[in-house]
Amino acid sequence: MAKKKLKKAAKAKSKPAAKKPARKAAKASKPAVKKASAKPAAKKANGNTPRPSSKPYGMDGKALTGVRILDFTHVQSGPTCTQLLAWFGADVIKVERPGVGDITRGQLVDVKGADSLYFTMLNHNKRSITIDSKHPQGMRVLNALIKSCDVLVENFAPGALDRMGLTWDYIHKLNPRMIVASVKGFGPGPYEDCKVYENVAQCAGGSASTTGFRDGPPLVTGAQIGDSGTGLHLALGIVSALYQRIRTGRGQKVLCAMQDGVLNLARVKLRDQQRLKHGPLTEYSQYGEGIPFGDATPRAGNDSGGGQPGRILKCKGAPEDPNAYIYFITQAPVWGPICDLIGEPTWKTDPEFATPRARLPKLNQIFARIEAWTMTMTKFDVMNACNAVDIPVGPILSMKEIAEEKSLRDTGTVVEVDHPVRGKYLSVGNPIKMSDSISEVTRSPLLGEHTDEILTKVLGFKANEVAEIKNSGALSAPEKKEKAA
Ligand code: CAO
Repeated sequence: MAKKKLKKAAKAKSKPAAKKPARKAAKASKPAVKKASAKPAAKKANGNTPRPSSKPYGMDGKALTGVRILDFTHVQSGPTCTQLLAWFGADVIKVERPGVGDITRGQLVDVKGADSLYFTMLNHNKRSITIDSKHPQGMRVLNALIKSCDVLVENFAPGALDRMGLTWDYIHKLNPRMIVASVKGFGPGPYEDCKVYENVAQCAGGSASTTGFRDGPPLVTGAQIGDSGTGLHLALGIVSALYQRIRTGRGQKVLCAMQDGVLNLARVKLRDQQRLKHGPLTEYSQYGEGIPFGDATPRAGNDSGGGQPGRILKCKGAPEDPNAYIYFITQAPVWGPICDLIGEPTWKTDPEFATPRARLPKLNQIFARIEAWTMTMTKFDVMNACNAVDIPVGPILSMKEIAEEKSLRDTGTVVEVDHPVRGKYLSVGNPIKMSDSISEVTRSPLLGEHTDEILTKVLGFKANEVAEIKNSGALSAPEKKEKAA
């Protein structure tokens, strides 16, 4: 109950109503976030430090309250970023092409007539306005948005924003405080003009060459490290740029290339690439198997990246149950408890097994013995038995099990959201928990749902101006021409 009240209050606080319409704000040349920070300044205790809020935690707005985002993103990478910013309280205005919107609205459709889960799960807490950016009246609205927003986020193909006329110089002239944040497939260099999707980035960022088994082809991973991973990187760049702007008063460009984002997440594999010069990678299974290394970091199957031998082992029910497996690490400090649990107490002192170095050539034998033990129990029983003696293990949880896991529901990591067209569905909530900026997940917008509200309440257009813009066709899909008989 108290929790509910807390959330309500936080929601009320973060309503964008606190802002004046953009055109008025623009006249007074006070962009959005400056207005928001003007208030706390009044209650400064000394110098630059505001007095600590007297409101209870979670009831004094959110981390990004007062920040307004012009969200020009589509598909996955950009929307991941702006959804995170929205969860932190930013007012995210998603600009979509009239009639179609973000292409994902219609991709992988499961409920006919409803926005796909692909779209809904990446666009929570945002508002949607439809604008044809290539129409002069559309550009009129975009200009007003640029003046009123703090950040423009986009992940168009290279050059597309410039082709719309929205070059950095143009944007910066309209609003010198604007931060322009972009996802691209590649950074400057031979591939900078290429269009890129998730798996392209996983391959070009070094992840695929190091994922899979040594004797099999490269593999991509199910975690969307290229799209969602880069969106996450971009969000950090944006909040850092907002922080720097407090000091400098000016915006800047923020660029995250998907190749760079993937490589950042695969950095331990570049570590191993350099270690190769100094000898074999002894923690890789192929070392124990006597298989020589080549000149590039090899695929390591399920070996642990942290230097402690690890494998995925069968539990009771495998292989019929495709997820009855557990990740088991033979971490050196817990070797004794492992030997006791699996019924091999002599391995604790036997020189053939007692040290990590002695064990390396025998990993297949050791893991086969551990697996004989794990196969007698369910993955959860193995987890309980191991955790009781501080042995870290990881049950392979299916998406079904994750969807049903109560603790994830309790923390808001998995949330049920109601949607006017599709009804209830599950989504992943904000994985970053903050004690004074509490996220609630609200449904994704329908296409153009907030067009009128943004034109009038955010941008301050008068009724006759709204009519003029609308009548021009800049906000609606072109009418389909009747086919000649
Ligand atoms: N009004 C008018 N035109 C619009 C518009 C609007 N509101 N929104 C988009 N457009 C236009 C763009 O201006 C562009 O036109 P031009 O090609 O004439 O300049 C056109 O729509 C297509 O945009 P796009 O090239 O970005 O889209 P695409 O489907 O061809 O490519 C993608 C998609 C993702 C490959 C490309 O955007 C890209 O490489 N983005 C950067 C990397 C990235 O984020 N990839 C992750 C995608 S998720 O897997």
